[in-house]
Amino acid sequence: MLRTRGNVLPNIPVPAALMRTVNMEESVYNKLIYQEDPNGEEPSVHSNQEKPQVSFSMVRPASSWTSHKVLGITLAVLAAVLLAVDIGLGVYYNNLTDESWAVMSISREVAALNAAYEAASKRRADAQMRLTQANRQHQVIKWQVEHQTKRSSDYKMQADKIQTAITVLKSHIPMIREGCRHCLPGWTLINSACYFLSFSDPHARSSWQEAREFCKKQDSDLAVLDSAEKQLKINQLINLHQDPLRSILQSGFWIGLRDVDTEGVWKWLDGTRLNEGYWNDGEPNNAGDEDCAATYPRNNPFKGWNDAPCSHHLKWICEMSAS
Ligand code: MMA
Ligand code: CA
Repeated sequence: MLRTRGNVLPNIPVPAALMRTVNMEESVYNKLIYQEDPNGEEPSVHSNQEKPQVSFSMVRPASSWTSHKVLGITLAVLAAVLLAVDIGLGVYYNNLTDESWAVMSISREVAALNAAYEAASKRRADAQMRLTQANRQHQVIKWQVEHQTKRSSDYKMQADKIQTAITVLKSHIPMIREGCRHCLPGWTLINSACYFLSFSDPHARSSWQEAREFCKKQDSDLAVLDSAEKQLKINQLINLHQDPLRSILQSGFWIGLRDVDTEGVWKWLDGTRLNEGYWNDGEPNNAGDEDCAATYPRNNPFKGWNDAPCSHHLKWICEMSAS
């Protein structure tokens, strides 16, 4: 079948055989055209006389063209609409895609945040647990410290008590030692020495020399009161046995101290010079001629001594070592 690009082709001489064929085809074509004609009108455009002149012009009826045009325009409009819809759908899909991405991104962030929150919660719980444990340990250590402090305080109190007990026990040592020593009947033990004071005969009094001889007969000698402790204890004894009826002049006790060699130079029996004396106020005054020392009962034990004439008759004190 011949096809043309234009609507009207130039007339070309055609051989008879071909013409017959063309006519046949023309009739077929016309028949087809007529059949397509809705009005069903008999063909009037081309008569049989005009048929030898073949025209390839495919001129279609005006109504058909218009309908095709309308159809084309409609199709074009439809295509445009479809294109617009497509574009719209594309844009919508794009937007949907963007939103979907945003949603996915947010979901991922939410998931990450949830995971971080859970991890942080777990760390917080762990830290809370460690804190609780640390607090518990702190309580235990605090209790231990308090307990140790109390124990330390108790130990200190015990140590103080023990120290006091030791001091008391130590103070008993001399007493225990004294207990092991003993003196003859009628003699008094003072600081590891035995003393005899002539109390038994209230009227017995002698000169310093006679008194010394008495002592020597007893394997002793007149007392050497060369310490404050001895002076104190002897003073206590003579105060206890003091006869209130006896005058102070006669209430003295000879001791082993003299300044018979050199006036004012007082010496004990063994020749040792007096270091510290327990003289009464104003003594020794060597009133007359007083070379022998005696101790008297006094309220102040360290003001008991007086120098008196050696020939005076007084009581006396003997001293010997404890056995
Ligand atoms: C007084 C006092 C002494 C003196 C004697 C003599 C009792 O004391 O005068 O100094 O030695 O008497 O007995
Ligand atoms: Ca005197």
